[in-house]
Amino acid sequence: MSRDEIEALQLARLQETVSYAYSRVPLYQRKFDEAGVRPEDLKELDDLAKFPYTTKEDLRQEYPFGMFAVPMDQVARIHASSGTTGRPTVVGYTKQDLDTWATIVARCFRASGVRPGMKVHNAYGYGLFTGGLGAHAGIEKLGATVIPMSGGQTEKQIQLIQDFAPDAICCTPTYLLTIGDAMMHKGLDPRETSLKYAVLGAEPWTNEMRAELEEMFGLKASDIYGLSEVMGPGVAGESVETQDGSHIWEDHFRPEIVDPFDLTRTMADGEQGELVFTSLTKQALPIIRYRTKDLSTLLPGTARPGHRRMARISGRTDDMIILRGVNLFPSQIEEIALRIPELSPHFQLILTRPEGKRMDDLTVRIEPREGLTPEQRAAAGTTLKQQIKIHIGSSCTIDVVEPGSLERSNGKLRRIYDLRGQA
Ligand code: DLL
Repeated sequence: MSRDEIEALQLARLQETVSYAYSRVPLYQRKFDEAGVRPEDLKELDDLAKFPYTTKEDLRQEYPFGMFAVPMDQVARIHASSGTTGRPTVVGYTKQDLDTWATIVARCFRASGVRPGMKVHNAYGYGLFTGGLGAHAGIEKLGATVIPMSGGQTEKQIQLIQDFAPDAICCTPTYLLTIGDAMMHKGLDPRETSLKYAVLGAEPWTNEMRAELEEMFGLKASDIYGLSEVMGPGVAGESVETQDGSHIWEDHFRPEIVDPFDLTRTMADGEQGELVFTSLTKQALPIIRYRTKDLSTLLPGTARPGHRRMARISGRTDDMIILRGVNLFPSQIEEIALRIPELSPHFQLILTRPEGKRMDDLTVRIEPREGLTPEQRAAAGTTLKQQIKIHIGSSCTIDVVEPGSLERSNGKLRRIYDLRGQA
């Protein structure tokens, strides 16, 4: 579809979605009424900015099923995001939603190089997390063969990759690195596997990380983006030919970029801000202007010209650290760590304010590569400390921990522990 055709479709679907949500979900009725807007006020796409945002807190408040727009007997599947604090957020899908979801995930895998008949090793976690089952259905829908390995059990992953000879793998970028490191530790060469494509997402990653993984395995790695509240994986996917950011499937989602510090401001394409999504076809959980807290930029489509791209997520609004007046994102530390061969990008940032001090302290807890001596580890830690000072301007403490020792959930590493304000 051309851009004009997509926008015409978006307007029609948006009008349907806002009146559907208003008439079926009490929370939306309340919020629209409070904001003084009615579904009829949506006459053109830009009118969407008049409608209130939806947040994770809204979903938590309506826990578990208060935001469902269909009776329970039409809900075919439930997922929930783990959430490190508080109640999980619960999402639901009708049969048609599951079909839509599988379709957009299939598009992503195809864009990433996967074709019908190929075998795909799926190492996203199965269960309440949307990654495993979401990718699974899309791979099947594309006509490829799915190997439902799920996350963890790295030894077994390696064995199946060798024995089943998959063409592609999907998992979090940091987990693919873990698999590669574990292979090398066993004396195996990841480049000798059958893997040609990787479809990686569920956590932020950089182009440095892409280069590292492509080199390590001799494959092509593409991004897949999504979030449970909006659908799950597959809201956007990257083309292996252009590798220039993920195309958002705009026939199903209307993206906006807003200023996270002034939510009344919608940003123009090309400007950075917080991604906001409105679903256009969802039945069980229509979502209006959902604030993702992910920072990105909308760019014109390339490989899929009708659909806009999103620039690689540079961080989350709640992941931006202000350390002694300097803004800092975990992605900056990742870039630096990847330039030091002895270190992995598996790290956590711990912020504290020691008693009696007015200054905050940053500790970087980082896993080294396998097989280093204590001296090599210490030297790598010193290099990291110097590089952070040079490139970011902050002094910090480096704690080089054991490989594999930082805790992961669904293959994702929590990057920031802000303990300031806690004694
Ligand atoms: O992580 C869905 C998913 C599964 C996407 C598998 C891709 C692959 P949640 O657990 O709800 O859903 O977490 C969503 O993860 O708001 C982003 O902060 C982050 N995220 C997901 N994909 C990417 C990506 C799944 N490609 C949250 N790049 C989102 C950067 C990502 N961050």
